[in-house]
Amino acid sequence: MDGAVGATQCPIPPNTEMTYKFKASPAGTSWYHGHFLDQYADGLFGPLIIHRRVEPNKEHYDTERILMVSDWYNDVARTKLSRWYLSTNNPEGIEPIPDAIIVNGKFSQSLFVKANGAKHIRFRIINAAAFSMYSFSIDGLPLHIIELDQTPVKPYTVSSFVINVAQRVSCYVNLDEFDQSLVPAEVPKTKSIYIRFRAMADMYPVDIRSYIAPYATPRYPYPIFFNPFYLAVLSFDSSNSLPTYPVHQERTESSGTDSDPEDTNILGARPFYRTNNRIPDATHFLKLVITFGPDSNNINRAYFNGVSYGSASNHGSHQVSNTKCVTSNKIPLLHQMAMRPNNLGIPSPIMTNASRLPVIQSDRNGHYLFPFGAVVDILLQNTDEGEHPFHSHGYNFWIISTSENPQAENLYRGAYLQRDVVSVPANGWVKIRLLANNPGAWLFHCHIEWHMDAGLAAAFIVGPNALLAQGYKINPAHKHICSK
Ligand SMILES: [Cu+2]
Repeated sequence: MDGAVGATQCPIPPNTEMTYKFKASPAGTSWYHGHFLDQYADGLFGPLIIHRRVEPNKEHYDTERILMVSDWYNDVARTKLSRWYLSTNNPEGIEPIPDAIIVNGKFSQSLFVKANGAKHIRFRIINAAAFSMYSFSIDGLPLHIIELDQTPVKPYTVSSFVINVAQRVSCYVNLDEFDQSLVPAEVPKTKSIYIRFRAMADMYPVDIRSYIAPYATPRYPYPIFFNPFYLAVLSFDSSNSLPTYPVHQERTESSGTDSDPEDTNILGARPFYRTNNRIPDATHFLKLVITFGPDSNNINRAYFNGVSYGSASNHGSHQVSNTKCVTSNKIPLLHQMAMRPNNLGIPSPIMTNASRLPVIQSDRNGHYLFPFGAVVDILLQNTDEGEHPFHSHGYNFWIISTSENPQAENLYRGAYLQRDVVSVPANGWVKIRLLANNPGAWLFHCHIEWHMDAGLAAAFIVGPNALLAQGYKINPAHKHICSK
């Protein structure tokens, strides 16, 4: 589980099936999605919630709702959008701009979330977008954040927050905290309020108020532009009544917190469970520099340390020449690890001037070899003017500090937040720590689907011999799928 085509398995051929058996751990809010050929941008995703036996913060809510926000594209990603994005027609690498926002599959003003009389509601918000980062708020209600990705946190109160692609945020609301001053005196008491998502429009490389994509098919005699504002209705009861106050009404500050949305990593929230003295010191170092630029065919691509990850399975046109340890459709990295654990062609860590610690090395195709049990500090340096959400398969890592919050390293020492997505600020950096105790082949990539297509990924090859020592054998059913 938590695999990806090319890394842990072959793609499941049409009209074939494959059974995943997995231990439901770690618990918390997650999601499943296709990791092949932009399928998730076309809608192949859903929530995956694993409940804890003892759920922290359970006393704060009576019921829960899932809100899965995503970008909607009028065109099919696989056949149209990604082809245009990675073409000479798009030398600047402008990402496909969404046509609309959907939450739980519904367009703006068509989703009704019913409290059915409950006063205390937990929302699990999942950003399943291909591109967009969103801010989230509910009119007149403070949001008490209690889980980030799959890490429970002590209730942390904000009026709004930003959620980047693949991140999950749980918060509970108490309807008794609703700020009545939001409703003008001359209108009846409201029985419902607006839930608001807003796409963070400054992340788009174009002006969305006037942008028409060159690949767009005109559907109407007039242009339609992307609207970054999304409204859903939270009904206090089980009706579909609309709020009585005007839709443009901005929420007022009732929680006494800052009105700026929280930054995407929400480092100020503190882990629910004490982990003092349990965060090990780093034994290894790895610096990954993020760049964008044209390749030799003048197609705009993304790079980690100068390497654009060439998974043939993600874009068939982009093959890498070196056939030793290559992410492919036919021999997943995991199988290669099992077949030749000591001969993968990736150098071991070495001492360099870059760090007092041994530095993790890679082959020329973006495969990095992690010794089993290594504690690796990874510095992600972003030279791009966009913010990027990086996700690690197979791992929760500690977020130590970011360029927006450099003091976090000292401030939260011994109690860093564990997440599986970290948002790297524009032209900034983040430092994370990863304990390499889960042998296998794990992708580490920007979760903006277009950037993944452009090669903003690496594979962490962790402990090939430990994998075998733990009894890993290539599953015959998986081998069978690879032979098709
Ligand atoms: Cu990105």
